[in-house]
Amino acid sequence: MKDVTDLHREFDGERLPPGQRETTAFPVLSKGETPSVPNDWRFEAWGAVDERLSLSFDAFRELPSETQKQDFHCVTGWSRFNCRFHGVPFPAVAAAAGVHDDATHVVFHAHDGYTTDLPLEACDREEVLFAWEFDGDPLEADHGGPLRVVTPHRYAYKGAKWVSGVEFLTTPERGYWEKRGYSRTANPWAEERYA
Ligand SMILES: Nc1nc2c(c(=O)[nH]1)N[C@H]1C(S)=C(S)[C@@H](COP(=O)(O)O)O[C@H]1N2
Ligand SMILES: [Mo]
Repeated sequence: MKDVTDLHREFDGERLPPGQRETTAFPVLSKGETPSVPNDWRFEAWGAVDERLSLSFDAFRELPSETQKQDFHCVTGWSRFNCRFHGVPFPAVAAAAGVHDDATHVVFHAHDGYTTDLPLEACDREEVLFAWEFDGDPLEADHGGPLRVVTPHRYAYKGAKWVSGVEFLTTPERGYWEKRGYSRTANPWAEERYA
């Protein structure tokens, strides 16, 4: 298993980012109710790509995947260490879609209407996972099952639960919390909570 719990070093920080407290629980934080996800669920990638990607859950899980040990930092102040997620790293999804050279930003879309944006270079990283397992079990619905994104190098609102797809953009757009005053870059070691 790949251990990425030392990635704080890249950001010149302690393992516990400033202003965070560690919890051993795994709280559920959602803007609303847990949505029901359609039976004919497909994962899509579109925008500045060679060809729109549309994959069934089985086909998605055939992309190269791995297990990682990661930390999880919520912007409201809690951090959970040693989360074991299994999924497909972002670069493998980008490669499957054939992302255009002029793409600079992404927006993740989710089944509860949630969106979140990041610069492409900030999410084209191995530890950004499209995950369907947590601690060896299928991801629970409240935590974003069947599929969610995790972003251990960013506050966790960058990781869309119930992700339905990813849009590649040539100009930036704001996601749900980003429109409401939260940081677009969200680096926990720089305490980028609000914009
Ligand atoms: N689709 C969707 N994804 C989301 C959210 C949400 O409300 N909807 N909340 C975000 C926030 S603020 C956090 S901290 C994490 C919480 O994940 P958890 O509920 O598994 O702890 O999911 C993020 N992803
Ligand atoms: Mo959060």
